[in-house]
Amino acid sequence: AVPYNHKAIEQKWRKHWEEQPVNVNDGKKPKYYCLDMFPYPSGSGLHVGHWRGYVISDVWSRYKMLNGYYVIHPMGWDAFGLPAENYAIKMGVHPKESTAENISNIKRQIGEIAAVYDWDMEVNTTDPEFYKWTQWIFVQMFKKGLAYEKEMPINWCPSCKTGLANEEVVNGKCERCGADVTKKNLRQWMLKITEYADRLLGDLDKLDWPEKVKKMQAEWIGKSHGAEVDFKVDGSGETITVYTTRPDTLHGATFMVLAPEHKLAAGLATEETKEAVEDYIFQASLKSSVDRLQDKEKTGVFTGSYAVNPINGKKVPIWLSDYVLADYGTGAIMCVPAHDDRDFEFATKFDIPIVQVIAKDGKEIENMTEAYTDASGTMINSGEWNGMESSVLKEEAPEIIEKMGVGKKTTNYKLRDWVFSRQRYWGEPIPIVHCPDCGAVPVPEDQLPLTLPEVEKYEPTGTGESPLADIEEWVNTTCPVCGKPAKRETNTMPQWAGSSWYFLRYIDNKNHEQLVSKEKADKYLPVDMYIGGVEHAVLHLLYSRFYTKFLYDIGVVDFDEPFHKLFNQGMITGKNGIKMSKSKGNVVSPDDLVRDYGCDSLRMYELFVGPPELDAEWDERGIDGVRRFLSRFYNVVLDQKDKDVKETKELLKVRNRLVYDVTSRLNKFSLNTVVSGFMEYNNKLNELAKKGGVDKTTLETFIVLLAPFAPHISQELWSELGHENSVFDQKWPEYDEAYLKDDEVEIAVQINGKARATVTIGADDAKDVVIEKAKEALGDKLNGTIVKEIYVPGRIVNIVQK
Ligand code: ANZ
Ligand code: ZN
Repeated sequence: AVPYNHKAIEQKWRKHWEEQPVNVNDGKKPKYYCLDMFPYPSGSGLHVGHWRGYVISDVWSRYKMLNGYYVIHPMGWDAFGLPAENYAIKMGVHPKESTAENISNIKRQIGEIAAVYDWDMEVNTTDPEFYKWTQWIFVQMFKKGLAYEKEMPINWCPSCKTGLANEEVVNGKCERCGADVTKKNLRQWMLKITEYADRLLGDLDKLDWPEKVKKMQAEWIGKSHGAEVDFKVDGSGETITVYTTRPDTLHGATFMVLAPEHKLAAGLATEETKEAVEDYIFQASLKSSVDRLQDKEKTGVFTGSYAVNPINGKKVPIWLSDYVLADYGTGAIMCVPAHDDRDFEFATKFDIPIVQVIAKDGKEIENMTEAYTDASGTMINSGEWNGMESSVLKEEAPEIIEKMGVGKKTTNYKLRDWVFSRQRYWGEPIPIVHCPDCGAVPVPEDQLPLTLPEVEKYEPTGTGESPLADIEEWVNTTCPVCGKPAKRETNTMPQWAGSSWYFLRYIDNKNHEQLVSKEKADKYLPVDMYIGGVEHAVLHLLYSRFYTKFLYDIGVVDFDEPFHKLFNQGMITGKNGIKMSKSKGNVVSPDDLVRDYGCDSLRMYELFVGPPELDAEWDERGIDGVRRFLSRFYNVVLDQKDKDVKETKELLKVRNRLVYDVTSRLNKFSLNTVVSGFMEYNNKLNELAKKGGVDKTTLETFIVLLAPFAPHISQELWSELGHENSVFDQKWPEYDEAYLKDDEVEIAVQINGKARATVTIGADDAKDVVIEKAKEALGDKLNGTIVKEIYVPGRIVNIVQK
């Protein structure tokens, strides 16, 4: 056997491809845009988990190339933001320097994957030529009233010392650093993503995305239908409006709860309750909204005031509790303990009456032990509504209430406007000037980019002010409108700003006049396939959709969804499913594996570890098996290439089935079974080689199919077969259905267990067809009464006769 020298082969073709790229735009081929979620250039470099996504997207890109597409497959850097800044602070270097260094290291590592990235398209979100357009988009949003300032309590990470968007708070903790998130009252820049809520929800239907991700977005947007109902406060002129999705249960509302932040909350207190109410309001202000929802035990305080249930005139006590959120609905709810879990728990704890208004089978439950939450059953204890079906009433009640003049029909969204400012240094400066006379004025477009000033000190101040606020010569400026002294906005944008639109810039990354030219946008956009981790299901993917819709509305692009198809790869974990991370010390670096086994082996092993959409544990021992497969394949090709073997039916069958299996598995994105399939067919190839040899077309077919997975060895063998051209200039092989069918087999036909004839059948023939043929073959040997017909598929027919 010839030793398979991966190093020599990979070096040789890597160099060759640098001079002659394989993916060229001849202007005639249709385009296919295959996009990776671009990486943060973190200090720890790439591990084998990062490789997985890049290998998947590269295999897919090369597959599309072989199907005749010009593939747009770019790469860039999401280099602003907290991780980069925190790393820089830790290392004591300026983020600009550490970022540049990390980028060059990761770029070298990505080079090892041998992916067909077009580096002419590279973008970097921290490059002023790039963020000029990030700022430009902000200015356009400002002009359309979609970017606005607001003083409000926001999520605050005390460790990262910055405000966070709702999407960045996961189970009450900072999405970045894991610290408990608190609240802070700050002036914020907000983006009015809520104005796009309906389109963001409705257009999910257009997308070829995993259902799971679509569902997560739909739930995050959280559209619900219901009614706002007005409750008069007893003995005062005030009205409290509640939002309810279950107006059918109005007769069962035995108390009300207001969020502690509700504007009437403090005012409802009486002499006796004043102290307790104020204390409760203060305690609640210290908790984050997520914490509040997750608290096991309900807490609350009675205000001392009552409201009047508008449907039956009954007085109900008004409580404050932090399970009601200030910024959802109206921040106040009517409580129906018999039919809502949280209200039931609260009423039980504080001994508030529970009145059942929906009965499953017409009967009232004696002692309720839990809420009956289904909207199905008959209305009881509900005056004129008694006897109605609750599911019907649920739909009709909003209008009934509206006609009664005590409320109105409404819809609500969970989605909140996007908190868009960060009190940190390493981000795009928000291009706004604050003028005492003109207010907030955008930096004129011809003055963009507004570059981030060089500073000595960039650590967060923790005061809620960005470090930029300390740089007087930068902060002090003049108003673009009136020319009077004015101050620059000192907050920066969140990391998501650049990643919300970067995919539009790749294809026109040197355009100084426009974000992207109309001509190029028409030709190359939108993205056909987007590959990345599922952790971005809501954040990045929702923000990108919002940005794209906005850019569509202002005429920059003519599509309103950025990513046609989405694939989420699973994570590669260390032993026992533990996430790979430097701090856990279980990071497997690809560098040594490339050196010892070769890029092709590592590429295939990354796919072999399991279904690409699932998490997989990394077990290094397996890569050896993949390399052995490549080595055996290499040898069988070299051994057979000059033998001039004639193609036989058996060879044709193997070849066509190979094409069918690889193609259909690839189309289903079942990349791990493609790799295991290659291994099985390689065994067959070796058997056939020993028998009568393997013809050249079969060898060539195998090589072309293997090329997207193991490009170097495939190209090497392709040229060994005498081809001067590139294996990637070939056409993806096709298969002939006729060869997929199974053959005919000869089987024995028995009567009462004794062989009496033989018959030739199709191996796939159905039982009745086989029995029919068997009887024909037996002829007049069959002369009794048939009591049983047995068929052991592909083997034997036995007819039992008396
Ligand atoms: C009465 C009622 C009776 C309710 C019942 C539910 C069941 P979704 O579907 O999530 O929109 N709610 C309204 N505003 C709230 C707030 N700011 N904080 C916490 N809860 C709030 O939920 C709407 C329901 O959640 C509303 O309908 C309200 O309780 C509660 F048998 O009103 B419901
Ligand atoms: Zn001014």
